[in-house]
Amino acid sequence: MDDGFKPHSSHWGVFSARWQNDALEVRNHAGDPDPNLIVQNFPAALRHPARIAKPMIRRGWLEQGAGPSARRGRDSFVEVTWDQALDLLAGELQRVKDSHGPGAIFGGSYGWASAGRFHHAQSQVHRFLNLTMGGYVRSVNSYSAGASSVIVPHILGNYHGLTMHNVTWEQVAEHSEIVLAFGGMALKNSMIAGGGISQHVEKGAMQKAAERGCAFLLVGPLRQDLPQEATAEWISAIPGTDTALMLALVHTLVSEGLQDQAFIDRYCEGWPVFQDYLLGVSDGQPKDAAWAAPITGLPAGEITALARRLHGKRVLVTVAHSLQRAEHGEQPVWMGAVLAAVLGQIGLPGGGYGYAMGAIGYYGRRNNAVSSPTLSQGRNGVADFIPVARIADMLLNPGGQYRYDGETRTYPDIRMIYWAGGNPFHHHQDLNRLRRAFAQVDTVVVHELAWTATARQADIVLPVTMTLEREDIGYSANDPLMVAMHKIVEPFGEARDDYAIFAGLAQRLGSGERFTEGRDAREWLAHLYDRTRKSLEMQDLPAPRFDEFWDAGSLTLPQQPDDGGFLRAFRDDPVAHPLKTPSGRIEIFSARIAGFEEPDCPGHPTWLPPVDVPRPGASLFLVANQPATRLHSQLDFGGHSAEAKRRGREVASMHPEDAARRGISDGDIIRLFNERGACLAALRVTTDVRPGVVQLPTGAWYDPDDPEDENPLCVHGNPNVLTRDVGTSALAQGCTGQLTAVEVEKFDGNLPPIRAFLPPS
Ligand SMILES: Nc1nc2c(c(=O)[nH]1)N[C@H]1C(S)=C(S)[C@@H](COP(=O)(O)OP(=O)(O)OC[C@H]3O[C@@H](n4cnc5c(=O)[nH]c(N)nc54)[C@H](O)[C@@H]3O)O[C@H]1N2
Ligand SMILES: Nc1nc2c(c(=O)[nH]1)N[C@H]1C(S)=C(S)[C@@H](COP(=O)(O)OP(=O)(O)OC[C@H]3O[C@@H](n4cnc5c(=O)[nH]c(N)nc54)[C@H](O)[C@@H]3O)O[C@H]1N2
Ligand SMILES: [Mo]
Repeated sequence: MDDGFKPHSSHWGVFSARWQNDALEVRNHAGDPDPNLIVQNFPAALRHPARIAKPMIRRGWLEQGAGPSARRGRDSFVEVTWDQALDLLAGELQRVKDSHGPGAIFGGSYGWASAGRFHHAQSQVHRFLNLTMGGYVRSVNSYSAGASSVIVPHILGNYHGLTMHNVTWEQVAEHSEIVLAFGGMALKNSMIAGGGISQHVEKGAMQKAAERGCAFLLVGPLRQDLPQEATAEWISAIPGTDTALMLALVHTLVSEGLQDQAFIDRYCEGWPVFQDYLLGVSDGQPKDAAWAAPITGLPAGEITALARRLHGKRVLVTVAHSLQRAEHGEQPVWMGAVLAAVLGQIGLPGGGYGYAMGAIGYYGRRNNAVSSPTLSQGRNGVADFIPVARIADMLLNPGGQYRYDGETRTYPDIRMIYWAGGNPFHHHQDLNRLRRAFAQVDTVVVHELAWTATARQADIVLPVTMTLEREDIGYSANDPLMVAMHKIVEPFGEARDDYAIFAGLAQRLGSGERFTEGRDAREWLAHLYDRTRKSLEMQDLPAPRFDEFWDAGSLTLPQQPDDGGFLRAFRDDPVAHPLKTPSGRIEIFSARIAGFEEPDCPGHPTWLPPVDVPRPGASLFLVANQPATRLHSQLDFGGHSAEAKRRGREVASMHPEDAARRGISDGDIIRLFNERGACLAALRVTTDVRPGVVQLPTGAWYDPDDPEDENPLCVHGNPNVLTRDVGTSALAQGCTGQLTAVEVEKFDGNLPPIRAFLPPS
């Protein structure tokens, strides 16, 4: 560390950094076999004008007081001192608590925040609301896995085990013969791992497997969803039709007697009911290849040939998160498990079902064999929650009823929204509807490091430090390197740590000592570290003191063996290791789900045609997937993200045929629109996109041309002005942001300036 570079970590990898001559330099971790460039968003972002320098309060809130307001996102802001901001906010928290109770505060605060375990904004805000307010209305599940995290417990019993302790990349490299990847496993996605990652192993593992002769088959709308190293065959099906394709594969296997009946009989529940549906006994329609061909856009012969090819091989079926971030997202997740079961490979090394493998860098890994450093969040005295993506529904329908996982629930009446570490005006669907929803409450508080669209919608905006401006511990349960995240540079402007802000508020609310437990930030780090140190000590392993760890910069942790997890144990002995499902087996038919009587999620995997599909006036599928050059919306103003844009706009990709039909060409500025909204983007024309599809990644900051409009044009390219805000089904109520129908035309007007990265007035 003599050259001034100090260790740090982020969701996109471990790195080191140095601040010298008013400039930041970052270097990827030397031990990473496949480092990425997302860390290069830091240098230009660190002192960018988009950073927030001082506490700010919306003028209307300051002058007229708390209350519903359509001026949010339209008003100007007034600079205040920290004392003024914290006094006003503490007063407002007290008012809401006294007159409405903690059940009127929405503190879900969903978002990825930063990698350190102590300055983890969600942990901090939840701990604060629990200890000082008595709790808050929380959100459950994620935008990542809204449908799968609800359906998987019903059918396999263990969502966490399925994603975090299952088939590994080591097994793929050694054992898989065919990897059938629905939605692919793009390296752009596995660059990211919450909490940090020291080694990106996916590319190497796919290359090794391919060289050994493993075939990678990509089902999806984009050729780039598997890397070149996998030398994949591209099966370009119509988006949203994977369940139909899987059904036809299973139909072919069954009608040719190629299913593994011994596996089905021993390990699965409810096959006969499903088989009646598959063969058309129950509804008169066999789900054969001829049936699936027009639905999927694939020739029937290709489907039957694919099914035969899968028989008798060590096959790994993977299903990306994206498939379930769509209408009826439960179905492809369930049907993927059924396909893997019919092939009889579940529980074998490199075979079976790898749900979400490759979607994030922490899947397909070994687990650490130590206790993690985690901040206690205290107890939430409010029982109420919402499925995370139902936020606008909740705000627009207080007291309204909805179904979730077999229950009828009631939306709470929310008066205050508190957000730290997330960006709902990036991540939520139908942003113009979300604006109307945010107008309903009395007060919106946001802690942010930059003027995101969410900060602009707030009443009270508190500037926080960027990760490089504070000390922390980088840790992820599936990465062996624990990192001493050194402070690289002083905070920007008057920015404070989330912890310091909450400590100041807690003190004003009479709970200062409860919140801080008398520790400063460094003492908290030592306290969190101690849990991991003790666990090393108990295993008779080297257990350095905190100051030794800090000076060394990192600590390599022991990991568990690559033992295949709960599915291997179940395969080896289904009596001793039953699944945590009602039957103890894989539920191909679920009596419990059937008993919920949801028309949009029956008791076995079912093809339910989506409604939001291309039609006259919106003739293309929009694929709104994860961005390659950043994590979601984070540091969109950083260098690497900015470089990939064209004329400052996010890039949308489409097939040459679709471009020609519209008279548009590569480099043109296009307008994407549907009945909900419109945005601009720069066009890239490429044969790597399926015809009929336009792809626009998430994360370009929402930039309304005229904020006074009801449905303003986003001039920058945020696809969430177009996506639909509906749940996956009444079962899971997950996010459906991945797919929607849009129209595209050339934009011939004067190109409006990008103002998303300028502070508001
Ligand atoms: N259409 C569509 N929409 C999607 C998706 C999709 O596929 N399609 N994907 C969805 C998915 S899977 C996800 S996970 C979400 C992601 O949505 P988010 O997690 O909300 O996105 P981020 O941009 O990571 O937001 C994190 C915010 O935290 C801020 N931040 C960083 N560090 C700190 C800190 O220390 N303190 C505080 N207070 N703030 C900090 C960042 O500046 C940033 O604004 O998006 C979802 N939205
Ligand atoms: N660089 C980068 N990596 C990320 C993130 C990021 O923001 N930036 N976000 C991370 C997070 S929080 C998450 S949850 C994961 C998300 O992981 P995913 O949801 O798997 O990622 P996406 O890129 O949204 O989608 C993967 C691919 O699925 C394909 N696809 C879309 N619809 C369909 C369909 O109907 N059928 C099939 N077969 N394919 C389809 C698209 O071509 C898309 O490229 O990514 C993580 N990785
Ligand atoms: Mo996610």
